[in-house]
Amino acid sequence: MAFYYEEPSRTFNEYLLVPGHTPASCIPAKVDLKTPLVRYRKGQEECPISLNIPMVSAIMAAVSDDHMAVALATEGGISFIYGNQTIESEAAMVARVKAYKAGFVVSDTNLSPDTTLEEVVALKEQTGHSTMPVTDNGQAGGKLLGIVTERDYRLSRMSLDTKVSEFMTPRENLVVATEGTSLKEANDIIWDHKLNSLPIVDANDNLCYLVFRQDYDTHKENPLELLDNEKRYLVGAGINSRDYAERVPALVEAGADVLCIDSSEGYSDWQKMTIEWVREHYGNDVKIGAGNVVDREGFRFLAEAGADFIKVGIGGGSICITRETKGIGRGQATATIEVAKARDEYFEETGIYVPICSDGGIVYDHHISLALAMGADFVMLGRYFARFDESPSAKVMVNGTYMKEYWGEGSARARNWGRYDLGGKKSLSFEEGVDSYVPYAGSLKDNIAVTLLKIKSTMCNCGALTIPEFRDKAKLTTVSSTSIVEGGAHDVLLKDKTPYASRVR
Ligand code: RVP
Repeated sequence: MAFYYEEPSRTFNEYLLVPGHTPASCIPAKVDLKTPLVRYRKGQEECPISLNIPMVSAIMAAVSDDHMAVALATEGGISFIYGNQTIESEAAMVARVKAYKAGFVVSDTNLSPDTTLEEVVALKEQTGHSTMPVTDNGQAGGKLLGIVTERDYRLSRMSLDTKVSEFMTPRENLVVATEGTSLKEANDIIWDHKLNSLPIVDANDNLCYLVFRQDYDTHKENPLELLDNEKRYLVGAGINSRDYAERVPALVEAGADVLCIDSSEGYSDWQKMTIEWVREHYGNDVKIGAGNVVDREGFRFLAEAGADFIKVGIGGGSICITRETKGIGRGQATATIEVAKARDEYFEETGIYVPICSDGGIVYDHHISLALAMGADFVMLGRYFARFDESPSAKVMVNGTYMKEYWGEGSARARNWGRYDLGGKKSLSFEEGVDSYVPYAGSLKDNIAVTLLKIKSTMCNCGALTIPEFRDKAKLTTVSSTSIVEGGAHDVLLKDKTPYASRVR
């Protein structure tokens, strides 16, 4: 007979935290959000890789490319570069993150001399970048021929088919610096010549980087930056359980710090085989996360298979329709609570702590606090990060409002059927995700600062200065549907009619 769970499975929205005593010493500025990323012998050794904030970006084409990875590592988290692309292009993204030097930007908006003004305007709209280098082949790394900024064209006076070569500021009028120039020296040149940006070229005049005026100060002020021993940003990469024998070596060679099997359902032999392959070829030198699971058995299976961290969550993602199409999944809160218990039980038995990641279904910032209180070591977010300038998807105007495109890896648009591996050849398939818009929200830096402040402030309300302390002290209560109404603004006439949820997440 089928097994029935006694209790319904619950979502984050069904819980609240009851505050505890806040000592005077407990203030947000003192909260430390450091958290382990990979398995270790807790109490006996340091965790080999920790995050400085408990947030990672989802393994999705609409979310995690090299730009997102740099922006998030700057703030103390890590991105998992999406795996639904060729091995070469994924490895190239990883390599770009590892080659990135704070303050030195590899331009992703490059023009060729034949690009038209119309295309320049469209690119600016799409990427938000107004400084665009012109190279002979139209790519970063090509020979520098000039630069286009907003000062080089006037839309009211120029025909849209004017070629870039006719209005760019040409190379001979540009101040440039050569490779090897330090950020401090570049910044001095920028100030001495009153520039907004400075191209850095190699000995053959090929474009290497741009240094922007405003970036110098920003890069001096990132105390939580997540760096390796050589001061390069940490970056993760998604893999699948089909082509790992080719993909893993390429990603490791490119410098990936941690891998994660990207699958909608991880309690499977395919994941075990993938982890075993990695252990056989790299021992414990290559770190690999696995998932997703939603119960104790799934966690035990992957922990015993050797996963370095385990992701929790099936069907809770904002763009995910797995529960509707297949009828599998579990409320994200219930799944997180049960898997956290399984992790602690495994630690008691073995002395090995395997961090867990609550993946998907974070709608409000306070859901992150709830996930941490319920035992998650960190959370993975897709929709949250998709809204920012740094996500790879297009920024488009919809009904007068800026939106970013956001689609599921199981949608027809992504066609990432590798995530849904049941072995054998794929002949028939069906969608498990949708294509959508999310409201554009600006820069990652500005948004994450507010989110982190909310989390820290909630932790202080519960008297906690660290995540483990928060977990120990947290008192969670379920809420009735009427108390959810009580929790929002009610029985007043709102001056701003936009629902709170649409204004702030
Ligand atoms: P969210 O943050 O709620 O947008 O959820 C993101 C998560 O949703 C991802 O990390 C992944 O686990 C899941 N996902 C991605 N694509 C799909 C799908 O197409 N069903 N689901």
